[in-house]
Amino acid sequence: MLKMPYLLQFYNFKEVLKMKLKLGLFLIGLFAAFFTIAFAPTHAEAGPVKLSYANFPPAPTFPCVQMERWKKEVEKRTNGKIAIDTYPGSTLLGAKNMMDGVIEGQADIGCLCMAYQPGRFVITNATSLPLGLPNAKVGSLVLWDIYKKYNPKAFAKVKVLTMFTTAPANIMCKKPVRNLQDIKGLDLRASGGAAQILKKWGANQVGMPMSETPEALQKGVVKGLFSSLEVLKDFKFAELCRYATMTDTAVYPFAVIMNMDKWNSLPKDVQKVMDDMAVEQAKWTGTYMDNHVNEANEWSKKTYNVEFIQLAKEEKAKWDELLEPITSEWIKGAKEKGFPAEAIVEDIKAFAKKRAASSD
Ligand code: DTR
Repeated sequence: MLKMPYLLQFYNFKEVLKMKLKLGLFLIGLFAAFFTIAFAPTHAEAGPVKLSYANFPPAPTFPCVQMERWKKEVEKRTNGKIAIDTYPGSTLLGAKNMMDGVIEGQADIGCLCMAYQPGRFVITNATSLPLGLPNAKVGSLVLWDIYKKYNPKAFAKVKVLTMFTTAPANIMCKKPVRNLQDIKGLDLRASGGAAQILKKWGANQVGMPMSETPEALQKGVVKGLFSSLEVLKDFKFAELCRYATMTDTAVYPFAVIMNMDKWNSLPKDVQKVMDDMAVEQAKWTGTYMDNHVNEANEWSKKTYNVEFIQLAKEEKAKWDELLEPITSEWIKGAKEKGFPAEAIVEDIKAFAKKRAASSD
């Protein structure tokens, strides 16, 4: 009887110890949870801001090459504050819903070919008139100059990050085109301003974005296309189109745009990095394009024996003459819509002279 309370006491002491231990562990757990919660937001703030970047053509093509270069430079110059996920090949947005998709925030950034929507981007698309822009580098810088000077309303809902153009367009075809007779009624693919050019030469112009062209060529819906020549290699069009007729006419203008709310949410130093890159990226892309066209032409000759046809001088004069009304027709139409059309055309010519003469 005497021993019971003692045992009981001993038993209770062990229990109390156990309980204290449990309490201790519980408190440690509580602290751990507290610290995790308390510090979690700090970690999230310190991590990179993620941005999605949509593009419509496949990864090896020039719009995507410039996208990867911009991504790399922005990530480097913002010291890891920004991480960009790129989506080539219309995996996030396609050629035709790029602008609206970015406005709505389906992608943070998008690359679009303005020529695919001639009525929407009237001012900047004037660069695709046959005004003699000599190459992609000059074309890209002139396009940027025009954008900065006119600040078109078409871009009011987005932040423009950069712009650039292709090199001048030429005819790639399954059959040789050596004169106006050869091109008459020929089914050739082109979009936007370049479509007008094909019509004036008498071709049967078929409109579609570049991303739909490989299938159209394969299926024989078109016999060829009108574009800058780097696609001979990047889309392997040289395999089907063994003839290229050198016309060196229109360039196609592109824009890279960002969702406005996303832009406004970025820190000022990040915005500065992107703003400072705008002209540099235009020039980089134009230069890349010009070099890549040369490389693609060499590759096409070597790999598929593609013939590059130079129009005879008198023949070329006839082709050029047919294009003369295009600019005056454009001026008339744009004026009716309220645009300062003559000034835009004059500015393109003046900027082109200045940019072509500059060594930068
Ligand atoms: N020439 C325009 C634009 C263009 C030129 N090369 C590529 C490559 C990928 C997409 C578009 C373009 C065109 O014919 O669509």
